[in-house]
Amino acid sequence: MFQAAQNRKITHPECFWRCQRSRWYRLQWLSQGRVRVYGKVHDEPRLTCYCGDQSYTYSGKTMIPLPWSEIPVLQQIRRLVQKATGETFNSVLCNRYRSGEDTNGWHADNEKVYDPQPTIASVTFGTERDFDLRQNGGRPGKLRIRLAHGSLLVMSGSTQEQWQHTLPRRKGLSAERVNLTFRRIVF
Ligand SMILES: O=C(O)CCC(=O)C(=O)O
Ligand SMILES: [Mn+2]
Repeated sequence: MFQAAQNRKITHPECFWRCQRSRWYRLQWLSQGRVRVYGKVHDEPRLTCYCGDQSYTYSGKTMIPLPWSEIPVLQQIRRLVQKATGETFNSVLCNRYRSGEDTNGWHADNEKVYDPQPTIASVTFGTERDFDLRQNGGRPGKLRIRLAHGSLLVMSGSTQEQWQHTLPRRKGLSAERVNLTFRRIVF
């Protein structure tokens, strides 16, 4: 299923210091990405960037990676996350939610580039937001997790096959949040 490991010790003072807002601004955030959903093109309600070994395509969009060597802080966090989870990751998708108006709609991380039962490690910096999960096919079972600054959420096993997740809109919230989801692309 999934394993919530909030506030698990992935922190390292140096690493956290580097993750302060001003540093994140230096990431080459894609200006707002555009994504195709059911044949229609929309602006994504958040900023994203992708760092990894290979390019890949999702929702009609080809993600060209920034090389790890350009963003040493991501390398450092990857090492900490690998140590905490015992898994290896070759890519990270970074989401920047500029305020409560920025969101991530219901989806599963089940693209063909991942293992059918992938382990995805999600690290949060900045303001705390709700993260909701629901079972597929209208089956009962809904979960809400508060993802706090410095938390690590590990989704594994059949989570992506049987559940969807979302980061809901929060009207009136002006604070920013950065989320890093570490993944392993297998092709
Ligand atoms: O921001 C989050 O916590 C979720 C991110 C997410 O689900 C994704 O990038 O696929
Ligand atoms: Mn996701």
